[in-house]
Amino acid sequence: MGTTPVEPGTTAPGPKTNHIGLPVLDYKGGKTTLCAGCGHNAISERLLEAMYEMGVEPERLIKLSGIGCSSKTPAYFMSRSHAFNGVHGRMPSLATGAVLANHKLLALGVSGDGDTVSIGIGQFVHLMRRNLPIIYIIEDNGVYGLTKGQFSATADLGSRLKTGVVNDLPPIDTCALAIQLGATFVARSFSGDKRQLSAMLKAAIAHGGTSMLDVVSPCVTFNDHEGSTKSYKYVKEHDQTLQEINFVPHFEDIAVDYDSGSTLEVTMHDGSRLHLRKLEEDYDPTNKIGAITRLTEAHDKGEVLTGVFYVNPTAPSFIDMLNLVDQPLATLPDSMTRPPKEVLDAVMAELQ
Ligand SMILES: Cc1ncc(C[n+]2csc(CCOP(=O)(O)OP(=O)(O)O)c2C)c(N)n1
Ligand code: SF4
Ligand SMILES: [Mg+2]
Repeated sequence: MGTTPVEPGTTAPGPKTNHIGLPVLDYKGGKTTLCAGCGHNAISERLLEAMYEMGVEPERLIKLSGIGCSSKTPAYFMSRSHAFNGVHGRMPSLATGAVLANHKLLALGVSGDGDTVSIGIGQFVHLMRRNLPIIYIIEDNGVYGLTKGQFSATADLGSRLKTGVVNDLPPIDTCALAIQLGATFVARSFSGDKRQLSAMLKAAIAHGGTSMLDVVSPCVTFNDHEGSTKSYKYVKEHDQTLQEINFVPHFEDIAVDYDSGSTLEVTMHDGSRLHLRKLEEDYDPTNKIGAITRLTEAHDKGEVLTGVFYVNPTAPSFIDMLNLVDQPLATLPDSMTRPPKEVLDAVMAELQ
């Protein structure tokens, strides 16, 4: 076994680190137990890289999820971070509680199309209307992978299971829904598109409100056959991309040459810059109605439309709206969070 010789009087090169001085190993998680080739594994890798490249301190991240193959994935990256794997479809309430208790944490919700759009739809819609600072990812394969591949509510009309069963209900478009409800960064990507997904994830980390990313993520075991509209083949053949996305983090002082007629520059909450080079002339990601119309057209044409559909980096977040004190509630002493004994005694006396 050979090691690289080190010149006397010099030190061996240390591992490569990110801008807060951590090696990528500090961002690793447990070994995946998902099927080889599952789209969800690729999303976990992109998440790990994005957190590393953005220099997110592992202890500042809280990973929240529900139930499903997708909801298991937070175990496969960033073991040093906080995590809570909750009840099926109920992750939004956990996330809301955690962020209100400590708004200095960076919240990452990882869910599936079943977890979010079937059993969890009630929780999802209320989360989207609050602009809670959270990165919310739907790993969307159109089926309940964990329970052997039944259709979920994002499955397309006419899509066929391996057993021959045809879906006879129209899908719910999570992106159109999130925009209509008030989410302030809404995008769709594909687990197989490394470049696009990485840029979107970094922009979501830099955004101070609700980022909702629907990532089409094929289930190789139950929904990757001919007749499925969430297979690798179908997505590659029907992908329609809205913009080329470039992300410049706030800590990199890089000047980017772009033609302002064809590229929109968005300054994110933390000062990072997102460049969206339009591949569709008329598309304006600050126009909600236009975004919903384009999504509806894409659906009618059978396109898998990807890109940043809507962005509003200046809307007040739930934390702003509640006027929370800067110090996290979870770290305030009892003397500041509990009424003193005399006040409680007076309340009790009134009730007697
Ligand atoms: C209350 C409740 N109902 C039903 C189930 C069964 N169940 C487990 S995972 C799941 C669906 C998961 O689908 P999805 O969120 O799309 O995740 P995937 O496995 O496809 O990644 C269901 C219905 C459960 N665990 N709890
Ligand atoms: S069953 Fe499908 S969703 Fe679950 S791990 Fe396997 S490929 Fe992924
Ligand atoms: Mg699913």
